Amino acid sequence: MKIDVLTLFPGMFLGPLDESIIKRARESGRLDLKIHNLREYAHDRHRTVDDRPFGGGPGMLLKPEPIFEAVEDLGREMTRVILLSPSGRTFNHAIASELAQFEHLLLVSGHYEGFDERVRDQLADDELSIGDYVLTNGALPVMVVVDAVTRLLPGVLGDDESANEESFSHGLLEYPQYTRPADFRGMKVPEVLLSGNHAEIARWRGEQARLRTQERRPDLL
Ligand code: 9D3
Repeated sequence: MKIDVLTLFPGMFLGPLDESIIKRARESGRLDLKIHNLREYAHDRHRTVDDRPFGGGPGMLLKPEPIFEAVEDLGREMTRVILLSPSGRTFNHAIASELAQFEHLLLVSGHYEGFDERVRDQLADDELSIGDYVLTNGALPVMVVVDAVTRLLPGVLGDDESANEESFSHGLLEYPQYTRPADFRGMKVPEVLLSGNHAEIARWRGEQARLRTQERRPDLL
């Protein structure tokens, strides 16, 4: 998959996507990720990317011209153009799976100012938020989307990680897990997990997952 990112803060992307599984996905060529500075698409002397809203009001808006030029430069026939903004639909695993089917994503990071509506009308295929809290800009949301989508691409997760994915995708929270030692400072691992009775262990885990989900995320049940 190719993912192009348009942002005013390319420096924020140095690091988080250069580690671990995403690093591997990039090195193996399964993810071709490129970060572009929106300011490079502004052609006036001051590289202006924002301006005041018509009709007045606080803040500035991202001007349409640089975003249109960037999308015209980077977009292809099959490109999915996605804005990141607090007004988007809330990103989740189902949306990540949808996005993983496209061959080219162009993610456009918002700013506290917001987009000129013509960008929404003419350019965007979708608009996403990552949740109901206010961030300073859309760079972290872009990274969240890249991460969640990339791990779903074929061959990105190892066999163990993929198997795990399947057994946990029944829509419940994870059951409690323990590793050695069986007694850590007097805190003991539940007896059933040491029993070797696999049917009993599966039953316990299912029950724990349901209880935990009921307690913390009743909306999932
Ligand atoms: C005046 C209303 N504000 C929206 C609550 C303006 C505003 C604040 C912060 C507009 C943009 C931003 C910066 N945030 C994003 O661009 C953003 C975001 C977020 O803040 N929370 C969750 N998901 C996202 S995706 C992009």
